[in-house]
Amino acid sequence: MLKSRILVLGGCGQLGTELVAHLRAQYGAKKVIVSDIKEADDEMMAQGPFEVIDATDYSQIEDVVIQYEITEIYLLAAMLSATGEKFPAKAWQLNMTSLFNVLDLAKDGKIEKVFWPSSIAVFGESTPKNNTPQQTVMEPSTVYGISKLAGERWCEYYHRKYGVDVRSIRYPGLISYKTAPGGGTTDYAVDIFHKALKHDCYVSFLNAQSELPMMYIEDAIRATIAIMNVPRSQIKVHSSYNLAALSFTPEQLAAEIKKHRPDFQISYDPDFRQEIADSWPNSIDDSEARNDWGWEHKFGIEEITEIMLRELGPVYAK
Ligand code: VAH
Repeated sequence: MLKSRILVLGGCGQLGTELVAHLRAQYGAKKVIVSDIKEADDEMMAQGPFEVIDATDYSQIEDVVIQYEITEIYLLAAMLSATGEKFPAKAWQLNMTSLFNVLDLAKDGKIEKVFWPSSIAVFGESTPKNNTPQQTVMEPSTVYGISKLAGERWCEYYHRKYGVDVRSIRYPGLISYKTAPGGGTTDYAVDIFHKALKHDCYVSFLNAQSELPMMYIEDAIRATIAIMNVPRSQIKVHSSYNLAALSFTPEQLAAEIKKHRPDFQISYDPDFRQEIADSWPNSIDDSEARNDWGWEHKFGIEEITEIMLRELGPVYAK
């Protein structure tokens, strides 16, 4: 671990922003190079080495790998589900080309280890909805999900064929307060807190009963660092591990917010993202992750709601 020098591609996104902070705390700022398609805000730029990299450009990544003697890459650059449906060709090109670039760097021995995020979006309408198992029917209907399923197959291929050490997690919807809601279908569960604090009301783009697997960002970060730090022999799944914490519906989340803000009102106006959410599981069986590398979640809906309202409160108190 001490010799690790890490490059985070897509380091300014929801996961990257918080993962970088934890990696820099663990390895030291100078050992963690952050990159994204454009410069970060002043705060991030001041915290340690930053490089502008287009993750679809192999030579841009390779140059930084050589310059900083990088040993591990976390590839977090991707276009998420909802945005990907608006720009399908770009989503496929970004999500796949960036993955091949990083896997090829590992295949050619230029880096030692790769982390690549998959998603519950790899599951589709025909997948068993409850306690979705690690191996099951997978017929994703979004470009994002198709790219993640294809990416999982390529990760397993590069591991089996070339011995690449690539580790991957199928993230549920992630909830955090440090970055604005992105182009994800699950991002209603972030936006609702901003709107509750600003207007005490929220119009949900998913219907009241849309149950989806979710996770607080701190759990997701801990899982990411855990899977990258266990001995290689403990990694038995070389496509991507199911990972779970909790599941809830917009109605249930609104009820939890009302415990803190009794006047909060939610209404429902489903849009194109309803069809995406309907194709995803209600809950996930992550027993392989729990058995193979000791995963266990810590944050439930009460803690998440309390943290989100507490940390975002000052932003809207002005
Ligand atoms: C999305 N937040 O909504 C992402 C995630 C499980 C969903 O992959 O697209």
